[in-house]
Amino acid sequence: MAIFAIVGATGVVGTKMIERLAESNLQVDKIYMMASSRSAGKVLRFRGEDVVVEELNEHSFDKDIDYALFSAGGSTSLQYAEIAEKNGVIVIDNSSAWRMDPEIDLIVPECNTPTLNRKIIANPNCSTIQSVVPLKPLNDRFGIERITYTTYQAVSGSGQGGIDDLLNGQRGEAPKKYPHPIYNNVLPHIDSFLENGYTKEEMKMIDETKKILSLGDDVNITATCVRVPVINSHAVEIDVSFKKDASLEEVRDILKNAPGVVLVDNPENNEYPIPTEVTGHDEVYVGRIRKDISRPRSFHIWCVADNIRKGAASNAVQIAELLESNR
Ligand code: A2P
Ligand code: 11C
Repeated sequence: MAIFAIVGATGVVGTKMIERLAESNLQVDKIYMMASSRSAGKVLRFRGEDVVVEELNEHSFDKDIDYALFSAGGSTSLQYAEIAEKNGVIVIDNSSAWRMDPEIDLIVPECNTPTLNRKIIANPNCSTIQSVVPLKPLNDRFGIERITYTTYQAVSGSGQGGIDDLLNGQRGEAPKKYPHPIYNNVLPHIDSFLENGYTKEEMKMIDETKKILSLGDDVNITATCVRVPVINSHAVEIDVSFKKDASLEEVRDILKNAPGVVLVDNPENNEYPIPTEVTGHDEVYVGRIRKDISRPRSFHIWCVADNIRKGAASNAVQIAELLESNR
């Protein structure tokens, strides 16, 4: 029995949070939908009932609310998450605002458990979530020495504006969200560029992986993040080296049995994970598992997941499910 609020209820992720929460076994006694003044009064549906969208303000959490799932951008989270926390609400925040705060848990339920040291829990970046799910059991067994990530990220990761740029670009319209057309293109640019030459998205993958898997400073991680003209589901090529010897059979076997992972790896029949088949699922799909012939103890893992479900909304709801199951 719990009362929920969805902050950013009208957005791409917020809409999926509502859908995923409705699909869950959680008992939801009441749900509040919150968004900006632009959406106030709009009617959304939850489990067959109409719910009127409220404008988010500093009094939104004066009410009795157990969980607030935020997906309304970093500045909204910075402004309102602590107000909710002070009112006793558990905030599950999908933005990057709180993720690297040492006091804040950064949670993927297949990998780590909330301490509830603070009542704000951060939901990681989508490409990080799908990467750590298969890496967790491999790290437990063989110890990760280094990782090179290369991503192929769908436009839904940029919200409705990204989807519009791809669809409108197909009709010859100029992009609004991206600096270049995404239709018929690939852009080695996700989020802003930093002084070290990496993008923020690349540094999120590096820093968040280390925090979630509790990897030490001796573990080297690098990433290149690329936007591709795909509507939904991110792909990540994970090139990982282990500290201990590992055989291809052992790696495959661990992934086959890993929680939240589906192994699709029959290249002889053209079977490997692809975005169009993974969209709509909560699991992380892996395939093309092979030994890296250029270095010892190293493997390639092709990893595809629905970035709006597991990469955002589903992971947030799974955190609530985990907390509720421990209540
Ligand atoms: P709104 O639809 O009223 O603008 P997306 O990432 O798909 O663009 O969605 C962003 C979500 O965050 C939307 O629900 C949007 O509401 C919400 N949002 C953006 N800015 C604010 C704000 N200042 N206060 C509350 N909600 C906001
Ligand atoms: C993208 N990964 O695909 C981003 C979206 O830090 O949660 C999510 C950004 C974040 O553009």
